[in-house]
Amino acid sequence: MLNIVLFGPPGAGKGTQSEKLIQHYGLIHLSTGDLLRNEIAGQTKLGLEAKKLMDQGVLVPDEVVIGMIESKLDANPTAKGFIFDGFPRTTAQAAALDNLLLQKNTTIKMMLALEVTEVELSKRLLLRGKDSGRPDDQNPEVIKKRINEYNNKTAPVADYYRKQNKYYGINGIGSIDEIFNLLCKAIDK
Ligand code: B4P
Repeated sequence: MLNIVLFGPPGAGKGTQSEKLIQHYGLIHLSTGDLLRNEIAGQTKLGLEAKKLMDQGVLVPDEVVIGMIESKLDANPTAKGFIFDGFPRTTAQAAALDNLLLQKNTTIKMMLALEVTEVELSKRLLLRGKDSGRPDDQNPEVIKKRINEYNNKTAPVADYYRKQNKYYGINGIGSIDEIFNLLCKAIDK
């Protein structure tokens, strides 16, 4: 199985590149951000709780996102592999993912980390906020909070994969196709 963690700060291009990678490699896209937004759209109890946190730019509790990932893995037993987009976002999530994959006799092949400056991230998110309808993309203070959450809680996840020799840094500034080519080169190496 080809299991890839696509990593990077908010607005790094994870969602954008995931769409291209799943087409190219025939993988399943698991985005915790999208799964949570689906729960919000369905006005479920989980969605209503998650919305309060997401609108403030803070992370949703680990057990909530781990549970969502577990049910998606169980629902796709014949998958060729998965792109994990926006997950894991804490080291506890990373350890839980390793355990879930171990139970299925598989593992993460690599973490591809999109590297983008904070100035560029804010620019991209505010631009998307103009027509995405996403409340978390419209307020510079919330964007700053999301980037702080990333620096404090998510950036350490890179070390988790560095220790396993699975970390690959990718320049996330450039055209979408240029970045996609860099990602493919790293995967195909
Ligand atoms: P996500 O949905 O994961 O939000 P994101 O990080 O903003 O998305 P992404 O990084 O994929 O955006 P993209 O670059 O594609 O999470 C939202 C919230 O959900 C979190 O704040 C948190 O509260 C919660 N959450 C999600 N997962 C969680 C977890 N595991 N644990 C706890 N909480 C969790 O796109 C950004 C913009 O840049 C787009 O407009 C795109 O068009 C543009 N862009 C992309 N590539 C570009 C390029 N090369 N050049 C210029 N623009 C580009």
